[in-house]
Amino acid sequence: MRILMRAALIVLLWLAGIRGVLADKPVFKLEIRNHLFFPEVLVVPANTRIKLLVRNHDPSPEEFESYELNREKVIMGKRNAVIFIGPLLPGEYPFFGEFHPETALGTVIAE
Ligand SMILES: [Cu+2]
Repeated sequence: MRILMRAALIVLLWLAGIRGVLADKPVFKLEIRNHLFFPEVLVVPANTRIKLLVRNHDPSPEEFESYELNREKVIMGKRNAVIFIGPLLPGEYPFFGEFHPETALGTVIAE
């Protein structure tokens, strides 16, 4: 019985920890349509880990790429992807779609 209670307590603490980790990451949405990013400028809080939810509405794949954010992720056509960024120092972080770099351009502004 004692061991069961201890196990239950450990599970509860573990769940609380997971919730805490998930809870304080702000979520920002980014969409791809016609090889363009919406919004083109994404203002996020500085010094905070951010969850980017990217939805590709185009039928073709796109790759989210940013040297400044050190991120690269393919989003298949009509699919979603999750990209974690930050914590970022205040500043501007350009990103682009590697498969359509002439049109798919955007900037994350951390402030
Ligand atoms: Cu790439």
